[in-house]
Amino acid sequence: MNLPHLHLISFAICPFVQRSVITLKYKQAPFELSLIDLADPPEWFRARSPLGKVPVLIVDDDTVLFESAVINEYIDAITPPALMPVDPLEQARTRAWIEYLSEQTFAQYHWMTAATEDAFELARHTAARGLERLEQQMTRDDRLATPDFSLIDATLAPILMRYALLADPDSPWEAEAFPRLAQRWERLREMPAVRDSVPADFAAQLADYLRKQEGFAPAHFAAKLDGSA
Ligand SMILES: N[C@@H](CCC(=O)N[C@@H](CS)C(=O)NCC(=O)O)C(=O)O
Repeated sequence: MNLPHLHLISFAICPFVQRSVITLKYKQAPFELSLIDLADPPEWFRARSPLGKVPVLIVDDDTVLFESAVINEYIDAITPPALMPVDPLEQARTRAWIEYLSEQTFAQYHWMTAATEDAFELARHTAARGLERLEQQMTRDDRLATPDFSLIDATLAPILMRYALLADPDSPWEAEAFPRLAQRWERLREMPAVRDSVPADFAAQLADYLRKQEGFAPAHFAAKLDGSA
């Protein structure tokens, strides 16, 4: 495989970056990873990232790609065989569910960082509805849980990894309530591309991040992660 130089700009605990790391690792594409601090991004990052967000993929030290779903499609396209289906309708469907999972990623973030108990409860409810809808869809549509790995899985895995780590009586995630998703996570968590998509001290890094946020949920989860780190 004669690939361009791929340089991924990351923030350590970002689930959107993690999608791209999973895809790069699954495709066994060599890449350089640079971490930035989103609270104080370097000037070169501000200059090159149109939205000021990670991930950014710099290709051959020149072209800047942004938006994780777009970056993943590019990685997939240059490392055959492609994960993206060939049929235009299936492609559109894949993109639609990836967008759905972006919403679920934000729903999870709002739950993890809710400042008050009321906001936490509201966020839990919203995130639970999102998971329920996904579970229903997986039950009636086998294509969402193909035996193989898909670009949808690269987007789902960071969400399920965080729910697994933050297991809690007040979590929207319950393995018994979402058997299809739970089964999918059992498969995904064993995959080297998923397992190695975060550093070994990921729980401690997530706890550090949450400790710096203030309010009800961050304090609760930072203490919980500290106990398990
Ligand atoms: N739609 C974007 C979302 C990326 C995103 O929100 N990244 C967060 C970190 S996890 C970020 O860079 N936030 C900085 C900001 O919003 O200023 C994608 O899929 O790449």
